[in-house]
Amino acid sequence: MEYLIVIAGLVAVALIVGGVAFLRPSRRGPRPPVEPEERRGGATAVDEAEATAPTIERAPPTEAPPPTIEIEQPPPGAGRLVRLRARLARSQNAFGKTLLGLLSRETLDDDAWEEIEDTLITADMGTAVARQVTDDLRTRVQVLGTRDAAEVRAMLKDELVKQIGADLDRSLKTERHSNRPAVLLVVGVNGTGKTTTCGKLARVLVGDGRTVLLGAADTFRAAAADQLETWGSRVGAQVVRKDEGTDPASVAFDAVRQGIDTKVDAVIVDTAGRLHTKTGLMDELGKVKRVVEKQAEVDEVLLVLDATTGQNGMQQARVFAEVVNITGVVLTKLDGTAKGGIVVQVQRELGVPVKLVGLGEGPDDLAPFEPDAFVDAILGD
Ligand SMILES: Nc1nc2c(ncn2[C@@H]2O[C@H](COP(=O)(O)OP(=O)(O)OP(=O)(O)O)[C@@H](O)[C@H]2O)c(=O)[nH]1
Ligand SMILES: [Mg+2]
Repeated sequence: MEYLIVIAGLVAVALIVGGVAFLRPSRRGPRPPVEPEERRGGATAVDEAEATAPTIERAPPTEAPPPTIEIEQPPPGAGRLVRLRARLARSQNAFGKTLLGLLSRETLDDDAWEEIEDTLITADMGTAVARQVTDDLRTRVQVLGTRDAAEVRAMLKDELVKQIGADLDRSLKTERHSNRPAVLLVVGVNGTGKTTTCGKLARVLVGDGRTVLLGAADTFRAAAADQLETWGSRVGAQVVRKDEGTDPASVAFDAVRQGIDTKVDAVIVDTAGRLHTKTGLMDELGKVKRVVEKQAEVDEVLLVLDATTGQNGMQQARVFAEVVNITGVVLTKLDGTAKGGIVVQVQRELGVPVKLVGLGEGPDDLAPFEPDAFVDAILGD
């Protein structure tokens, strides 16, 4: 009997040891990236292999394992400007504080009003607008009589929101059409943040539950397509690229073709940075758009402007608008400048709204532009 108990004990120990080894987490290094299609389709070959194969402890591999690419789930677009408000507050704070300080002065003489106008000009609002805002404020202060801090703030906010345009349609056309994806073309001079914006925008759309394809129509440098591919892989977006030196129009065409075939919601086409003064390059951009339009209307042409470049940005905007019909402006690097007034100037100049703002180098530092939240951030609470 004792003999039987010992055997039963040994069997039980063996079963426990075996079970623990089987259930132990894998130490085989990172998993290869899983395509989004596979993710949606339930268990994949990789999943199945992991679920059934017992894990064997191995010596550490001599070669470095391939980098893990986790498919991320970015936050949705709505409310981002409020979340990124601290960035804006930091860069624009001096502007808001100065204006509020001046307006709350004991006596508002001509010098004070001139200072107010200068402050607005320094923020790149444009001289004509600065003058108009100053005149309007002056009238309102006289009518108001008092200069209670809350009232002054409300008046200034109202004036700034009015200049920025609360009623402009800033919606991005990213909705899929019945038989084709939305098509967005991203353009601008070198280094303004086009590729970064394409990547960040893909994240916004994925965060909102859409599928996205990125077209790498910057064929000047292979690195540009690599950069876009990195952004795409993080959120499981397809990327269409071709060899360096390929005609960018053909990449854009193929990207839209593949977007139609794979039924994605939106295709975002990145283009090479080009100086607005180079006619040949601007013609090339016109061609990219025309070629895409052979299969699908371009829903948005987004001009990416670096907010820190001031007047130079305005010059660029004018030329790009002539070549491709700009439908929206993306103002990047607003985290690094106090010149938020450029929003007003660029909209006046182009008659096109600022739709997105870049507020940092982080992957989710792109926000739909909202005048009210923008002015609140500038003026503080
Ligand atoms: N601080 C800050 N940096 C930004 C922002 N947007 C882009 N950048 C940085 O600007 C630099 C250029 O960005 P890219 O996206 O490569 O610019 P690009 O327009 O594609 O450049 P080219 O393709 O060379 O014309 C990168 O270092 C970005 O991280 C922003 O909103 N804020
Ligand atoms: Mg680029």
